[in-house]
Amino acid sequence: MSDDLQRLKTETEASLAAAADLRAWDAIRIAVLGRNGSLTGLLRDLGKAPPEQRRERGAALNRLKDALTEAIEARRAELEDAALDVRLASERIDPSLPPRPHRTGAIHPIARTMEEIAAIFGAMGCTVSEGPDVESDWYNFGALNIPAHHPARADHDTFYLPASGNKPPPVLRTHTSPVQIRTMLMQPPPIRTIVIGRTYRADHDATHSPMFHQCEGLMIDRDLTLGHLKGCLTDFLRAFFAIADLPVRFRSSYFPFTEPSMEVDIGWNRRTGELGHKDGNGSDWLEILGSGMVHPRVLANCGIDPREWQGFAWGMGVERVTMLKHGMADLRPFFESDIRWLQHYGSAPLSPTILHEGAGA
Ligand code: 2NL
Repeated sequence: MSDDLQRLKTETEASLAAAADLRAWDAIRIAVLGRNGSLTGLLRDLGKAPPEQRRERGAALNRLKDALTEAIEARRAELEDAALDVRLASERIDPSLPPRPHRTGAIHPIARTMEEIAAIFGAMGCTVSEGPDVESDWYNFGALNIPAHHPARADHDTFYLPASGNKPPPVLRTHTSPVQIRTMLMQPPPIRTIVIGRTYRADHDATHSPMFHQCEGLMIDRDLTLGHLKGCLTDFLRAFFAIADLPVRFRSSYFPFTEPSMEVDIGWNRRTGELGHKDGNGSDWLEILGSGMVHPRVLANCGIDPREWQGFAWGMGVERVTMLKHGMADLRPFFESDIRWLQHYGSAPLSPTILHEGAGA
């Protein structure tokens, strides 16, 4: 092999050995075998050599080209192996490390209470009814035996919407009762239904929010009595608070839409805040529900003959029973969306609704 070819071979082999990565390797490949590469140049110049040298130099150039091509490919394989080794070392997984903590969402306590109430009354054969938040004056008040200028209207701190024509203005429903009115108008008795939803009153402090949730129930049949009301609500309260012997007291009261009407109290300890009557010291009653036999005029307003059908209804605040069940002091955090509060008071998304065995059937 002539000196110049020998030198090209030695130099190329040396720079291949020195190439630290595939980028340096590729530069060498192009410098030798590329279109303007040194070996390519020598092959091109072959035609200018004297004819008597051409055969021998041509053969030597071809051998050199084969040798260098092989050396270049071999070095590429080495560099690729090395690069893979580096990646395998740096990306190695250590399965003994503890998992990174990851936060799951939580069910809001209000949503949780609504699920639990629906589960308890569902087991008693109730459907869940829904209706609009914006209601007519008639569905929210009139049909419920609360005429204009009735003193009960003053208690409701109603949000009024712009009126159209000379009709009374629509309202944001102040209770869920208009949904039961709609239910009675839509389906014939017997009726067993509950309504759980948003309600609105212009009132805001530690125990009142302008938007809050109510739950009401309505049972209509031919022969329902005050006895059924008492049994149904006693079972519900004992299931909901998961206290089998929770003391329950019915106390005479007044609502325009029921007659007779009863407030329902449960036993608790004023000193400790605990529910139930454990000892005499601090034990007291706490008002939790309003209820009564549906007023005959309300049935008639909904096209139900009060001489043939009667029933009972009840209502309660969802925030209030949630606060009681979980020992919460303030209602405002329910609506502040503080992620730490939600993580603390929220429940696991797939945890089953826990009900006391006294629930329903
Ligand atoms: C309370 C009291 C109550 C009702 C709601 C009702 C609904 C219809 C007919 C008759 Cl359609 N009554 N609902 C009855 C008694 C009491 O709620 O203190 N709520 C928070």
